[in-house]
Amino acid sequence: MSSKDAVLFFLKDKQGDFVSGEDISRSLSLSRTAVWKHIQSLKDDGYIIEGVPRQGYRLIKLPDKLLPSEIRYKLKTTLFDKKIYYFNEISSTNKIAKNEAAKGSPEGTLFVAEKQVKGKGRLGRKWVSPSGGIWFSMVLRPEISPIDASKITILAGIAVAKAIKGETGLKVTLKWPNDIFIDGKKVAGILSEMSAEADKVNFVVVGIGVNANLSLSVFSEELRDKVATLKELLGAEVDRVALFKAILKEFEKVYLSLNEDSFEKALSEWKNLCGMLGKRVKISTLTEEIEGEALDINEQGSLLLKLFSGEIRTIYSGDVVIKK
Ligand code: BT5
Repeated sequence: MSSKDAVLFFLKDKQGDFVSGEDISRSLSLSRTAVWKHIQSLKDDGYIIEGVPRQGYRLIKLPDKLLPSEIRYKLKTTLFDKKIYYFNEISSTNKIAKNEAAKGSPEGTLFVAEKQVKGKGRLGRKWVSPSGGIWFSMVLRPEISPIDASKITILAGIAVAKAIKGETGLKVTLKWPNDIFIDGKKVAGILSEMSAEADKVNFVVVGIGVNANLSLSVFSEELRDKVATLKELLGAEVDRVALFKAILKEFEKVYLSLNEDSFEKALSEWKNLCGMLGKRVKISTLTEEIEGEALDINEQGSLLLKLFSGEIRTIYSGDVVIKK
C-alpha cells in the first residue's frame, strides 16, 4: 500500500472523527511533512478534509470518483489486488487493457475510466459512456481452451446482475450473450475480447459498462426507450464505488469456481437470472437471421436454438431479440 493510501485509509477508519497529524505520523511512521503533503494531494483528488489547529484532520466527504484507493479500501478479493489504472477520460478501457495485457499485465489488472470517448460494444458498435457510469476492463488469464471463452461472459453477467440486485434491490435479468436488463431495458453490457492460440488462451479482457448515475437525456432519441440507468430507476444516485466493488467480489466468486471446474453451478445461476429461455427469439449472426425457441445454454456458454423444423442449432455469437 502506498503511504498516501495509508493516510487516506487511516482517516477513513476514523469515520469522520478528528485525528491529529501527530497521531497519523506516529501510527504510520511518516514524517509530519509527508503526512501534510499526502493530505494536500488527497484534497487535490477531490477529498474534502478539514484541518483544525490542535484537533487535527477529519475526512468530511469523498470525491464522486472511482479512484483506485476508494476501490481498494477494504476490498476483500485476491484476484483484484493488482494494479488499478485510472483515467479521467480514455478512448476505451478495453482498448488500453488489451494493449497492456499484450505487454504482460497480470491477471486481475483493472482499467477504470470516468468517461470513455470511444467506448466499444461488440462488432464495432458504439457504447455511450459519459461521466457518471461505471466503465472498466479487467485482464484475465484463464486456463481454458479458446472454445470455452464464452463462459467468461456468462460469469461476468452473473456478477453484474447479482451486484446490481445486491446494491439496489432492483430485479435484473440476463440476455444471452452479454446483456443486462431491468424491466426490458439494457442497463449494462459486457464486451469480452480474447487473445488466443490454437488451444491456449493468452488473455481475455472483460469490459463492463453499467449505466449507473446517468440521465436518460445523455442518450440519443433512438436509444432512449431501449436503455435504463440506475439513477433514473431509483430516483437517486447509486454509490458507484460500492457497486463497483460488489461486481469485483461477485465476479471473483464465480471466476474461481470456474477454475474448480464447477461451471455447471454458475450456469444454473445464469439460467435463473435469464429472461429468455423457452421463449421465441430471433437471432442475427454475422451470416444469417434465424428464428426459433431459445432452448438452453450449453456447458461452453453457447446458445441452443430449436428451429421450427425441430433441428437444434448451436449458436456461438449473435444478437438476440425476444419475440413477444
Ligand atoms: C455491449 O455491446 O453491450 C458491450 C458493452 C461494453 C461496454 C464496456 S464499458 C468498459 C469497456 N470499454 C469499452 O470500450 N467497452 C467496455 P453490444 O451488445 O454490441 O451493444 C451495443 C449496443 O448497445 C449499441 O449499438 C447501442 O444500441 C446500445 N448502447 C450503446 N450504449 C449503451 C449504453 N450506455 N447503455 C445501453 N445500451 C447502449
